[in-house]
Amino acid sequence: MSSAHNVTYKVSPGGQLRGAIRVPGDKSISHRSIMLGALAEGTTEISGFLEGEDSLCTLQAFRDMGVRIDRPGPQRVVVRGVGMSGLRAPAKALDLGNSGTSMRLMAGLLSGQSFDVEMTGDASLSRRPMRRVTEPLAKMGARIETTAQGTPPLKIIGGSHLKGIGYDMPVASAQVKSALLLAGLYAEGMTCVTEPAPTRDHTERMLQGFGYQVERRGSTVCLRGGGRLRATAIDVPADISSAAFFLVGASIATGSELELSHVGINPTRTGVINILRLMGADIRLRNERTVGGEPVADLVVRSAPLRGIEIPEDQVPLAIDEFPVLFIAAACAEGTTVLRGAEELRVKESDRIQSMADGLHVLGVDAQPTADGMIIRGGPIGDGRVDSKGDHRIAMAFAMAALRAGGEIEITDCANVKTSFPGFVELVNGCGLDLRTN
Ligand code: SPQ
Repeated sequence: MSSAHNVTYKVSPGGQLRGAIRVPGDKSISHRSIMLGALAEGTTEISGFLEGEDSLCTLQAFRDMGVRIDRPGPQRVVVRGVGMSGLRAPAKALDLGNSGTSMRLMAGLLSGQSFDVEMTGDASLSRRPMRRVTEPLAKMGARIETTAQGTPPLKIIGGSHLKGIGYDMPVASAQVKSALLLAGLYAEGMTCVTEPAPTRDHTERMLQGFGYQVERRGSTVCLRGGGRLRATAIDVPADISSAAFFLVGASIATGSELELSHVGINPTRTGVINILRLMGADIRLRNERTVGGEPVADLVVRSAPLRGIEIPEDQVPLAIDEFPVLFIAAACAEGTTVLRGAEELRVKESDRIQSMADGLHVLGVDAQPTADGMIIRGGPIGDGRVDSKGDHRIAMAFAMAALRAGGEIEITDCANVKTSFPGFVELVNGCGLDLRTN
């Protein structure tokens, strides 16, 4: 489903961001709502669902496995659950487009089925490492084939007898943790995953929302296989990873004031707020509440002078998807910002350290990529043509840079913004950016 034709953004320099907006639904939660809704007994009604290409790939994959999924209105999805053993073999390979979350989580979930299944993706997903999930799943008894390089397509042989394991994750990854927990639903005994640092815990929270017992002891999360999921209603909060572009944009553009409503502020996702505040940003939380087991708030951001910082390493997994736009904040800050411990950025939809360094260099910013991060000296932002490398977060980050640029910024290969943020162009133009597409 990934976007075949190319899109170029042309963004005029300057401007401010003002108004009150709601960004689309959380991508991580949207994926999980389809997966657990499909395996549940009963009907799961989802509101606030992200109608982005990634979560729609997950939705289509479960339709292909015989689950009835209706879309009765904007951002609304109704999943008629088939129970833990009700999925059917798809007629063809499941195409997961650009979506790493779909492929890695489904590798776990599909390891427990009785049928064979193949999963494919676009050029970017076909380069991403899968051994991080296939190796521990094999320890549980799953049979999964990858290419010789450990990349997609993945071929899963059905009918395996899975056994629970205790697994110490070498990388802090919510996708690995979630893949093992989803396989663990089908495994004999307990599956326990220990994380080296906290990662987003939407899978654990949502499993509990579906009535499944999940235990957390310190950095270890465990569940026992063989249980059932009970359908529930899910209200997906606005995605903090999408809100992040506006948090940075409004912070760097003098005179900005923006309210972002109903944003998920799960503490495993709020690194971007913590880091921006350390840099001097003016971000306030209003009306904090809990919606369906997830904390939510309205965020108010006003422009403020930013200063360079050493980003605390414990914040890295909590802000992992926000570094492209945080690099823009660093480029606008007074002084030097140093990021370390973020080598994971090199294996996302693009190598996000290199993609950002290349674009920042085009714009005349002093950015030094390192093996596991970046050193950025704040200063003026110039103009020019940057390549987003087909990575949605790189494209949106450079769009925000235009707010402080000396001239027009042209950004190529932006079609994949639709994977996570449908309506980005209209929303950002409505707040005060001048962004045209070809
Ligand atoms: O789905 P995909 O392509 O992996 O998406 C990204 C993103 O930027 O949108 C990463 F490139 O988000 C991941 C995130 O980085 C979504 C995710 C999840 O929903 O569990 C977890 C993170 O990945 P990881 O590898 O740290 O587990």
